[in-house]
Amino acid sequence: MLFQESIELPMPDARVVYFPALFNAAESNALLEELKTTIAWRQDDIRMFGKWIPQPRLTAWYGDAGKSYKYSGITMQPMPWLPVLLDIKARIEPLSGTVYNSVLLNYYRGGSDSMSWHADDEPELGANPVIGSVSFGAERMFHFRHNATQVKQHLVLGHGSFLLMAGPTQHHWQHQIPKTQRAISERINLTFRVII
Ligand SMILES: O=C(O)CCC(=O)C(=O)O
Ligand SMILES: [Mn+2]
Repeated sequence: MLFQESIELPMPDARVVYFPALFNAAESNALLEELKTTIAWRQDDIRMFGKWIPQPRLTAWYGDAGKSYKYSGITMQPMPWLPVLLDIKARIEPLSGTVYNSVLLNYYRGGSDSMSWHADDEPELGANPVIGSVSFGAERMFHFRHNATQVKQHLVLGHGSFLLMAGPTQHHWQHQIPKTQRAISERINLTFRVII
């Protein structure tokens, strides 16, 4: 494997490593287009504060058969892997030290699409889950907030980047993609996971 530039974030109670350019610009442009057109995007309703509302982004769930995933009151059944997803998975596994069996995809159509504060701590992810997050398209801010101290850590997730979250990160920190007023284009994020 070629050397990959990476930055370990100075966050207590966490292990977060950012690879700014795992995919080069040409690869990233091609993958963004392919994912836009080949993924079966959907907009589910989720339960928030006792009401059902449309999720503020499009999503899709792919993975090994039988690895269903429940969150925000909905259960997603995986669609079978596509070659493009297996290619991306193969690129991040050597950096992750794990073999993923599923991926949640998020499509942010513009600055008013977002993901609110949460941790990836569903029981089916087990203790200390390894989450591998790949981004294509518009740069978006990614915020972490420590549960006990409320300390924040911000970073910008760029086109072709890879963010690895491991160790106790999900126990101590939440994360979000905030809305932005800036006129920005679309972004696709893939979070690879291991469902137990
Ligand atoms: O879009 C992102 O970078 C974050 C996605 C995320 O946190 C998730 O899918 O759980
Ligand atoms: Mn998450």
